[in-house]
Amino acid sequence: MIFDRKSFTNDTLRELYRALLRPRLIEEKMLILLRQNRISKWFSGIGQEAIAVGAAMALLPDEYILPLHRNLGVFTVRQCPLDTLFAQWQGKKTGYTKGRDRSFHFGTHEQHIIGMISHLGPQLAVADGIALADKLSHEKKVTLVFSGDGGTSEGDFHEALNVAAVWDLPVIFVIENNGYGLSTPSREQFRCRHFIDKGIGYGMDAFQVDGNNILEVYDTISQLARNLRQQPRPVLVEALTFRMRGHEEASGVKYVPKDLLDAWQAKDPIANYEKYLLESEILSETEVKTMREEIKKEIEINLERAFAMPDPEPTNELMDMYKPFEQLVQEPVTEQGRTERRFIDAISDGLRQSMERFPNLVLMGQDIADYGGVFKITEGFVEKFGKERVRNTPLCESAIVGTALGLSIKGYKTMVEMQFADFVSCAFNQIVNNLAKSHYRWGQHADVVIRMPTGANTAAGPFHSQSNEAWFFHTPGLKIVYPSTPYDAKGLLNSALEDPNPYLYFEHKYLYRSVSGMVPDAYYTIPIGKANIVAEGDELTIVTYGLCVQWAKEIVDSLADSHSIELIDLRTLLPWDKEMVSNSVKKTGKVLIVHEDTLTGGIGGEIAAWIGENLFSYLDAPVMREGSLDTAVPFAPVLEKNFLPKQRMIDKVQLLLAY
Ligand SMILES: Cc1ncc(C[n+]2csc(CCOP(=O)(O)OP(=O)(O)O)c2C)c(N)n1
Repeated sequence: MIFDRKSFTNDTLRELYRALLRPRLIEEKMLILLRQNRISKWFSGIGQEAIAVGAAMALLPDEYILPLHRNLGVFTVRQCPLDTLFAQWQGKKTGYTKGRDRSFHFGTHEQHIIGMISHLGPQLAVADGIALADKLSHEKKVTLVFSGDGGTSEGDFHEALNVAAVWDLPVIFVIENNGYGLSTPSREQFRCRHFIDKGIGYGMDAFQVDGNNILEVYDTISQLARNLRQQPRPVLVEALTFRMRGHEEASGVKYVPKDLLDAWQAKDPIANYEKYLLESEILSETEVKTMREEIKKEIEINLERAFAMPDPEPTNELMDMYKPFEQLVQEPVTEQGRTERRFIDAISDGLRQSMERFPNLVLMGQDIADYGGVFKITEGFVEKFGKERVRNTPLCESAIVGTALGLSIKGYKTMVEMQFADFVSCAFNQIVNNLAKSHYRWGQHADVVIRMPTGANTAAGPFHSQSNEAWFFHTPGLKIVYPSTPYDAKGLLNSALEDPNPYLYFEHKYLYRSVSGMVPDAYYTIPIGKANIVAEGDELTIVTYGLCVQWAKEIVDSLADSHSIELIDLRTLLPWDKEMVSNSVKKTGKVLIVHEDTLTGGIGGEIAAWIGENLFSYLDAPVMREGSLDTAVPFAPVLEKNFLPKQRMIDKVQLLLAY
């Protein structure tokens, strides 16, 4: 291995050696502890240390790095206290996640490290978001993110690189090409010869380095970082290396040919660099020995500390799913004007006022800039707020939601417009695993509102009509609002945008232009988690939301002469208003829960179960539900009408009234 010291000082060369040695010695100790059954799992980076160490040394301390499971060197270079790091691996209360997540799955702002989630690829887009924030606030910084070679097969890799390229984001994408993804060799993982070949496809420069040569890694990334700070754009760095141990310790390396292991053993990044330093008389044998002893001692002391640290106790588990936020509801100012607005215009009005109120609010979505969005909600926004804050995105739902999390990490607020709620399936992982769980895991909130044009009754077929709120209702860490009137549409959007937690804001497309109402001109918010009584009554309670509120109202009005029905519009689905539902059911003794979503597994099931468990003694009839048929949403109007619950609702109401 040839080491080119360029103009690095002896101190720098020695510092790099020490930085390389620390993760190696920590790992060697971990392997002993694993054999002694004192830790449970270990993902080894032995043989790959020069990449993490060289990259971390090349960046400024306040530039974010997003490492993976084999990048211990990033954490040690950034001086994460070893006792906290060990406590993290042991699931202790004092670890970075208070025992809530394992290994390297955490971030720390102090060290400017954002950890991975198990899914590997999602963090690539988070890096985009951090870099975008730096660009928007004119900070001349770079962000560096890792991917394994296997991880490049994920769609997230493609989306994140594409977004970074289109937006000229200063991100260094480092691909650690170590020959295997778990047991799968490269030939079964991808067909490209070199990852640098992909650079041209993304329109970005790409560089290949010997990932086992610390000086080459350090020098290349230092130069790139200097360059990108001045001229923001993404680059791809392919670091050739090899994984010397199993994917994780238990899985071994039986599938790796011995001669391959031997060849790479000869290229060990530490042994070779050490030899070079000794031969060049930059280090002496005694210094090497002393350094090793010092590090080993440091490890032992910190391990003892970590082992003595307390286990976590289950306190605040539910509370910690969300960033604490005390909503200060802003009532509409009555003396100011009100204007008759359509549902769609109320959304637009709220969004515009929130943009004025929060200069750190960024909008992202397909076709939302000059074109104004497919439903025209952001029409005119570019002229008013500029293209930096009203961003057309490439067609990549997952990367954009990941980017939104990256923006949150840097203190921005984001609204993401799904062109249709149906397409959120492409961003599902980012929402349910990244946005929703981040605060609970390591205290990082996701200040993101995802607008979801939803629902059927518009003859738009199975993929432009779905109700998918239940997918998210089941995910702790999210909040869900679903207005049914123009007044609520504006107020709830403002409320969601104020709250630093992640929201899904459902807006029914059929309501866009079919309902109008008086909407205050000034800014106002609506309490989150509070339902609304649309009609008062004492014979039967109907609990519903969205377009079904209109349908239920028609039924209530048509029966007004003979029956007294209470109609509750939930407005917030997560958390839903148990108090209001409870008070109503106690009064009426009968309840029908209705939603446009298909019946099985819909939100109604949960509400019905809760009523059954908590209000059984007040009930005079079985808790009943109505929803759409358990099919996909059909296209032809006659089929769609049959699918939707409107016709069946009246039968259920009659059934309950007569019970
Ligand atoms: C989405 C997803 N699928 C599968 C896995 C299981 N898994 C964890 S690591 C890994 C291999 C990753 O290979 P690579 O990206 O090359 O990184 P390396 O482990 O070689 O460093 C797999 C399949 C996962 N964590 N996430």
